[in-house]
Order: sequence, then structure tokens, then C-alpha cells
Amino acid sequence: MNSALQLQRKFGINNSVSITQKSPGYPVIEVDNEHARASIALHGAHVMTFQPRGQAPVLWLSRDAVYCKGKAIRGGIPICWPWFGEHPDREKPAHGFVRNRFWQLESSEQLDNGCTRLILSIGDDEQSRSMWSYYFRLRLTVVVGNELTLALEMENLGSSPFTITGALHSYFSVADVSKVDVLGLEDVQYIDQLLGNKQFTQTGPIRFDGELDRVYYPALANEILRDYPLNRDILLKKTGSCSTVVWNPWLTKADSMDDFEQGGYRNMVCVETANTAGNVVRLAPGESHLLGLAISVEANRV
Ligand code: TA6
Repeated sequence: MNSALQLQRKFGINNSVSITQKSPGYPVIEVDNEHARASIALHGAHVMTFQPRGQAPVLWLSRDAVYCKGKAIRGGIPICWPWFGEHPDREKPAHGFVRNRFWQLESSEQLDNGCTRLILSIGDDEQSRSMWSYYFRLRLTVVVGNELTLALEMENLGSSPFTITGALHSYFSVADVSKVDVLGLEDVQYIDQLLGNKQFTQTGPIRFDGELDRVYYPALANEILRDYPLNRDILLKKTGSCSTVVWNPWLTKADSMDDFEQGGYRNMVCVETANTAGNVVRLAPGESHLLGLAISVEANRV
């Protein structure tokens, strides 16, 4: 992988894209255009921050996040692939391995509408095949504008079919987790990961007064994270995802994670654009699938 300086020379764009580094060998793409600011680490192709002009930050990022190879960044939008959650073989990392590895930056482009488009990719190698024996390529296209869009294209490059689960595991920033509603999942079935994966049906908005960890399926509708103190709605439009995971660790679980800043659970909600539990993605040789998410902010429409 190139150094931040080499990447800057190749991909930097005046008044739009610069390449910095969290530490030597840990490059970060900083986008600052007329619509918004954002930052993306090449490690995990991890969107860390997104802030449209005139808005408070949209993504939550832990002050205690760890920036080193092999450790997923706490916050932002981790890419969970090719499996979601714990692997039966506990030797293998939770939420797959692509969030723990450096991706390649393929291109940076300033668009006529003032948005900035970045493409990052990763493929299989000996190390990945030692954990998961398939041949694949992932390509993430990120467009930073007033809306942030992510399009994760996953392709089977091998001669055997494979199935995956995965998610865009988005951490959203909220003023107070006890004063938000998650809308769009009303009447959807969910499994409660805290109650032995028992199945329930959602009635009304999702609200938080303690640890919550649920997989909603089938969940095809767009969702809204309504933040009453900030008087704003975070709109989530998704494609290629049939399940949605909603999570807040609350105090005890958050405190058990060294990279979760003290009290940070009060200012974050995960609404994750997923394919997991009842819905896996099966790719035949040569086939691909697109998992997409568009994040935008509007004044609260209540
Ligand atoms: O998305 C919810 C979840 O699966 C939780 O159970 C919790 O494990 C969370 O993901 C974070 O996982 P991580 O491996 O990033 O600490």
C-alpha cells in the first residue's frame, strides 16, 4: 500500500480531497467540499465521519477508537463481511475480516454537482483464503455530498458458489439515546439477541432505555432516526438489504469495551443495513450483489 504522501500525489484534489494519516502507514482520506466534510480510513474502507454543512456530525466515532492494522475502528460505518456477528470458529474475527484490513484506493473524483466520489476495493489473498476459502472482490463507492451514499459491490470471482451475511454497521450520533425514535420498522418481526434470539413483532417506534440488540427481518423499508433534542431526522434509504440490526450497548456492555469512550453509549445508535439471520446472499460464480445506503438529514418533520 502506498504512503499518505504518495496517495496524496495520486488522488489529492484541490479544495476537495486530501490524504492524511492517523499514524505512519495508516492513511485517511479527508473530503471537504461545498456540501459536506467526511473522512474515510483505507483500513476497512471505513467511513469514520460525515458532516453536511450546517449540521452536527451525523456519525458517532469513539474518542477511544484504536487505529491499528487488524482492529476495527469503533464508530463510523464498519463493513461487516463475509459474515455478520460471531463466527462459530471463535478463532475467526467477529463481523468478518474486511473491516480489519487495508483496502486499496482506486479513484477519487470531483463531480460537476460538487459531490466527491471515491472508490476503494479489496480482494482475496492467501491470508483471507486461510479463513474463508473463496475468491472475491469488494468495491465500495462512496459519494460525499449533502447526502452520503455507500454502494458495496460484492463479486464472486471463483468457480464455486458462496453465501455471505454482512452489514454496513452504521453508528449514528444522537444528542441523547433516551430521546430518539427509530421509525420504519413498525410491525416487522425481530429476533432479540439479548433474549436467546426469541422472536417478537415490533410495535410502534423503537426507543431505548437499556441495552438493545435486535435483528429485524424482513426489513425492506427506509428507516428514520428521529432525534428530538437536535430536531432532526436522519433518513436511511437502503438497497440490497433485507434485514436491519438495531443496537445500543448501554452502560455495562459499553464499559466492557476499551475502545468505547466513557458514557459514549448515550450519544449513539446503530441502525445497520444488513443481510443476516434469515437472509443470506448467495453468489454463483461470476455473480455480484450490491448493498447500498444513502444517509441524509432533514429538519424533524413532526
Ligand atoms: O450489531 C450489533 C452487534 O452484533 C452487537 O452484538 C455487538 O457485538 C456489536 O455488533 C459490535 O460488535 P464489535 O465486534 O464491533 O464490537
